[in-house]
Amino acid sequence: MWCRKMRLAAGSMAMMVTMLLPLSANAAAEAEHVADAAGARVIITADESLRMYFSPETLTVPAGTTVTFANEDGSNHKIKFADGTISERLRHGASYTRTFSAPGTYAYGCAIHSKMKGTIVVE
Ligand SMILES: [Cu+2]
Repeated sequence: MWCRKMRLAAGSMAMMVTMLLPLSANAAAEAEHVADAAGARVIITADESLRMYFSPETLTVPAGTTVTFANEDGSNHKIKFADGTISERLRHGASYTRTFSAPGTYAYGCAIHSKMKGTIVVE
């Protein structure tokens, strides 16, 4: 049975949740771009207008992290770093991993689709 006190408590709790929601949404969005060593992952995907892109386009990881690049897009992609490191051609469902030992900024793109660009920042 709900008494008046309980209804009031439930009402103010709902208000607190509403106030907290925008904060936790922001925190989740930021956390997405800073991966820990275990879960560093870049997804290759496309939006509704078929623009293919890396998600996230900039990923920050600690030194020593192995990053997995997973092709979830229907097209083939091939990851090529500015330092010359290049992946195999990745079909849908395939992935490529690279371990980043030294701190620095690693620019990369797709060797097939020149508009696709990404950056791994190693701290
Ligand atoms: Cu591509």
